[in-house]
Amino acid sequence: MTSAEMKAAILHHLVYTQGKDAVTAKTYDWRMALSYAVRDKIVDRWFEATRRAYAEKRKRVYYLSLEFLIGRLLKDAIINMRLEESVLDALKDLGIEWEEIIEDEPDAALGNGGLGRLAACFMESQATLGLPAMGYGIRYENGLFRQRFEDGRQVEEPEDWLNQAHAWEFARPEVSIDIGFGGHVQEIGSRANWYPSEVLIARAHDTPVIGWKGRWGNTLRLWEARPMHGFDLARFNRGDHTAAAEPEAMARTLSRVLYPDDHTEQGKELRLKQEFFHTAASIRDILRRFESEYDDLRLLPKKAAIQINDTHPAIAGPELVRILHDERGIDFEEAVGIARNTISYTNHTLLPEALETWGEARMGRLLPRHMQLIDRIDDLHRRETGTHDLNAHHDGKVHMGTLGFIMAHKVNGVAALHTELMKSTVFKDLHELHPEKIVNETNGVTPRRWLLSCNPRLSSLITDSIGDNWVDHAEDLKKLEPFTEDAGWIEKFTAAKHANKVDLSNWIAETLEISVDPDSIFDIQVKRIHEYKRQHMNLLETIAYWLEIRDNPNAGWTPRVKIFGGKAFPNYIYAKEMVHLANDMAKVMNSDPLTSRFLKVVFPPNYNVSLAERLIPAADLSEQISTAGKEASGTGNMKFSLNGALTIGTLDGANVEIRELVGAENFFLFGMTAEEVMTHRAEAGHAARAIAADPRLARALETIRSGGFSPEEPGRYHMITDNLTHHDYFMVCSDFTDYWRAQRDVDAAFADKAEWARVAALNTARTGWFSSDRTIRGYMRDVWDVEAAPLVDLAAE
Ligand code: H53
Repeated sequence: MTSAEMKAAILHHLVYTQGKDAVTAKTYDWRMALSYAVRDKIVDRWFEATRRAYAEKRKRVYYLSLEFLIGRLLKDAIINMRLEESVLDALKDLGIEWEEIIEDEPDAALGNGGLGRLAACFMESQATLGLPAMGYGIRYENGLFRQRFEDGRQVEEPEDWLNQAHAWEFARPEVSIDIGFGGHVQEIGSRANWYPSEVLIARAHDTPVIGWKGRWGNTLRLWEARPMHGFDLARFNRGDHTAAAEPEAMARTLSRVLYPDDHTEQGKELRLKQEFFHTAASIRDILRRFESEYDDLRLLPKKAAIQINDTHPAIAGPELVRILHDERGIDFEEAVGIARNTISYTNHTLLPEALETWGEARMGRLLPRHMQLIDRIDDLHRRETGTHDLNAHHDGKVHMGTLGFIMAHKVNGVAALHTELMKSTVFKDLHELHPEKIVNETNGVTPRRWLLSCNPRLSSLITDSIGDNWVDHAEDLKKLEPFTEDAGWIEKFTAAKHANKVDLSNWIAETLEISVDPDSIFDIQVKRIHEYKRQHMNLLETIAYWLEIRDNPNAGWTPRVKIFGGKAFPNYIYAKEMVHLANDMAKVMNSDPLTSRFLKVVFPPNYNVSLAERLIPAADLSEQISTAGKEASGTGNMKFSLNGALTIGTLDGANVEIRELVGAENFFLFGMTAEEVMTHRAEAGHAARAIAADPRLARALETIRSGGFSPEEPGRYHMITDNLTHHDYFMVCSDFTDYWRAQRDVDAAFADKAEWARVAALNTARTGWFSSDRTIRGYMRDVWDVEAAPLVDLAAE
């Protein structure tokens, strides 16, 4: 597409779609016009891909996820469609700032963190690989809350991305599916009729997902909850104006908010309703499509693979069995077999507090038929395996992890260590019964968004050096290795990183009014705030470093900028205290004349996908410091490495694989192993002993305890200091000393700029394996048994 054509398309949409005159158009109008112009280029290819999937009778993959953390879409679409040049030229011609347009788009924050972002990367990789696939999610009116700080405290505000028109979705009112809840069951022999007492409608909204170079397009289908009967005119006419709108309000509640918990199982009825609403609508839609093409339901596993992203959609098993058995009349055991061979389940955590369970009373009330079927599934599984105590339904609850396991033909972990721990801990007994079921598919990230798009300087250098094949064959980044021995090339690499750091410094100065020196180590920890991720250990190390500088301000310290980002679950008081402490520390430290040349603490509010894209390319040091055994994989860790940051980390999640790939000598390892954590934790008094043995740690804790960062309220952080001193389940104190040592190794390494840059470049060269293209290929082979379509120029067809 030429620039002139692009310009004409933008102007056309500005006037005829957006209804604005160029003279009065605002940034928003231009953004919408540009989005429509780009979208036009996508739609034909998207249709063509869909037509081919049907014509070639291809097996499809259905990715069921309560979260899709997709972020902004415009730039992604422009890059994948290779329209940057024409768009940049056209905008220049029109006198419109590219940056301003891009920044104007709200993030689609339909997810909490890693799990939701993984689903978004998977969608992009599936489209890039030409795999016919569909993502199913919920169209939350309010995505993840916005975070603000008020006197350093986190304040949550509703997120309202749908307040303005959303250029990327197509409403599909013709795809409206009835979803029932409650009511009663009438059994007829083995089968039953379910008469729900409440019915809602799930309405589809489709967003095209276009792969690299526009060679394939898939659909992200998001469900909106609508009332069966809208506005009650009779009530309104009777004068009962509020009640007239009630059914609509009640129904909409279901797709109104994303639950903001990552790793806490809240057990709320609304959440269970969301899960069933999402899953039931998706299963219906999958079967409708299947039955439009085939007339034998026994073919389902051959033609459809349903992936359950965590246990959130695990009711898919019983729901599919219900439809096959009760509604289509297939024998119960055969129905279970078909469902199992179609469904597979990804486990993303071993944290007990994150493994969903539902009380039998609640489940029985809301989903009476499913409750019966779960018991029959348990019964069948007992008979199949000759066991008696491995039920999904036990102790008054339905255990969704067990249900997910029993109803799947494959269950996967998300990093090598995590998968091994699944086998030896949480799923030990089930694994012994079904030794073939658990497989590992180490997570990945899309290199289009997480390198090409977010880091144009480094991307250009890479492409200038090895060509652009790496974009969809990230293993090619290996070809950079010889360049890392070339001093001239390393200088260019350093220049790219430095320029990224200058950009970030300017942004920090403008938005947070903190000045940071781009020559400092940019040390970044961005992720949800959680005790197991140990932001407080990082804070303690920061305090210890600060105190050391104060003791001896002229000792030649290596300057650091400690950057934090992340949201705390609104009811997770401890995590909120960590946020508050970080902000209190920033206030004290950033204005300390003795230390501020050497140490700054920066905590930009509202960490989200777009902020990640800004921070990661500027990082020198990536903090991946979770208690070993607790972080299933991590995906931020991969993004940092890919963008040339060194990692300081524990042997946890995918850190293990990162270290193997980049080389142990290029990784700042510290801390206990998962096994050591388990034994050491059992020894009473571990925290007190660790504190007694490390005066730096003791002093840092004492500084917090005595109000060093909260003089107006010295006791403010007692919750944290008491917990660390007496309990410390996540072993912050026991790992602190080694963490401090590793941080000083970082200082020493950073002193040799050229060597640091060489290792940073090696990180980029050696982490192409973490492309989500590789992950998706793994699922295709090990889990879905599916092939991609040949990649051709769809526009030419
Ligand atoms: O999933 C990521 C992992 C990460 C893990 C995360 C996750 C959530 O974001 C939410 C719930 C959950 O059970 C797990 O914590 O380690 O990288 C993608 O697999």
